[in-house]
Amino acid sequence: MRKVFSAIAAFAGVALFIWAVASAQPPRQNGQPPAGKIRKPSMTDTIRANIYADNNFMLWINGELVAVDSITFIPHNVISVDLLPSYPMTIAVMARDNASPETGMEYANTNIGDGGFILKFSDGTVTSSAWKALCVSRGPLNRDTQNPHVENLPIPENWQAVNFDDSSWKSAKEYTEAEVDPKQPYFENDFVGAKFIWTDDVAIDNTILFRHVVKSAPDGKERPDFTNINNVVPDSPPKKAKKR
Ligand SMILES: [Ca+2]
Ligand SMILES: [Ca+2]
Repeated sequence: MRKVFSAIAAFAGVALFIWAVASAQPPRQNGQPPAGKIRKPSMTDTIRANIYADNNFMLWINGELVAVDSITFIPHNVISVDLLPSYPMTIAVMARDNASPETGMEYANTNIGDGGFILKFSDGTVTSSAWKALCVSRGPLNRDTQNPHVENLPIPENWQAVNFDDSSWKSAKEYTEAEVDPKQPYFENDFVGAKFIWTDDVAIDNTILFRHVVKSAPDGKERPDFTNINNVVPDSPPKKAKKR
């Protein structure tokens, strides 16, 4: 009988030991830190954004300004930046055709000019008519270049914010490559699958606000969310010197 009790005690001891070990170290899944912890992001966690605007743009992601076109007029350029994505991802863009605020024209008021905007992220996010668009500056009205007038609408407050209500905005209009006639840098970058977008009149509409929400990564890849990285202690923090 004593042997039986000893065997039960030994079994209980082993079980208790296994339970204690398991409790002290939550199981890791797929090599990720346990829940409540987060590793530090690396460049492999980022995605690449390619953006081309005729003529310039500003880009906000989840309410944060992340890219500004460095050439406001010509030559037409592509801006490529690294983004640390988190989903849902609210993209807000102000795109501007080069146009005098007084006349809506360019080249010393001799040309109406036209716009165009295209964007592709390496997670598969692309511009399309699924984006929302609002024209806030247009001219010359009625294409009257002799007596030019510009119409400016107030820019909605907090229009770049995640929680901004864009339900009253129209869908962006898609344009073909031939219609926008992009210059060489466009062809040297990956825009496959993306569409040029603008509002209804690519010539008269000069300043456009775009918004789009990417609910989850279009390529289906699971990516950690590092949004809160500055408010948590990362996994394996630096060791502190022991007090004696
Ligand atoms: Ca530019
Ligand atoms: Ca232009």
